[in-house]
Amino acid sequence: MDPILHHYDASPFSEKVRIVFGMTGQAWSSVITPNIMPKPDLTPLTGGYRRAPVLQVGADVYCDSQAILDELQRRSPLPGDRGLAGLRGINLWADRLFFQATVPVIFGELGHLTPKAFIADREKLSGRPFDVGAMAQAAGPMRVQWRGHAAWIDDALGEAPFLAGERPGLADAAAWMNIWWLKGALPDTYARLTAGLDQLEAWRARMAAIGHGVRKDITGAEALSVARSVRPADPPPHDRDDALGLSPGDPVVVMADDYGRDPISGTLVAARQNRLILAQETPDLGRLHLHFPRVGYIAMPGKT
Ligand SMILES: N[C@@H](CCC(=O)N[C@@H](CS)C(=O)NCC(=O)O)C(=O)O
Repeated sequence: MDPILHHYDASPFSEKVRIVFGMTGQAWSSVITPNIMPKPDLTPLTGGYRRAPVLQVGADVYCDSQAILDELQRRSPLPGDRGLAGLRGINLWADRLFFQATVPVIFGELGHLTPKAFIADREKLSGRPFDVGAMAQAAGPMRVQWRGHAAWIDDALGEAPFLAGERPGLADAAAWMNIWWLKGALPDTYARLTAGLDQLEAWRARMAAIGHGVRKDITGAEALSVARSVRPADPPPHDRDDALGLSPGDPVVVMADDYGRDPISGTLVAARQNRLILAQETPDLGRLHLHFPRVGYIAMPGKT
């Protein structure tokens, strides 16, 4: 069964996953979700989780690019990649610190072109004003930081073609996201902020050539009928030492700890060091298993 990615083309977190499909050369199905709410073909699958990307494999649904990369690596490890062991820190750096520098750099310049509906949606998502003026003011200092982040990649590469070594790996995919986003959105700013970072530029060109594997477009309705037609895969074992202190079958609520904190409730299937799996019995789609990372997510006993 090909994995199904729910995403949209302009989404940087989704690009991180698409390039992993390119690295493995694998076939995948693409469902384009809207970039603002509502997302009627996505939220029934995710129990309300709304961010992009989401990976669906039958009736198993992986929320957050961290859980997605983890799962893709488990299914088809990249040759020469040490797996997630060396990646998780790089991944969280890219998702949080580097991303938080990229947002004001991009919206500081493009904010005045941003549709009102998008701004209203992002204010609801973050619980804070999407203040284009403040982002324009922050853009100057953030450009300086952005170049600092980019220089970390340049330094880390040294003479190697990829961060993972001779072949690209998950660390490359994580580091790629913000580079791809700024280069695509503001090519002149990108050129200014990466001037002299020659290893980075050579790496960027190598990464851009990787592509996205074999993408087949399907509709959201088709993806929902896939979920309806199968049961979730057998889950991995529950970790009895887990700090949450719950047992399989207990009610649990999960939410992101940064933005898009919609609480998702279900029944605990397994709590593991790097994965929390909860079940939902849905009238339309039957049983679903939702997979979340642990770092970056709050899990609590109870119901919403
Ligand atoms: N930590 C999440 C963050 C995902 C994220 O922020 N995605 C953005 C799009 S790139 C998003 O969902 N924005 C709101 C939306 O598209 O509805 C991940 O790694 O997947």
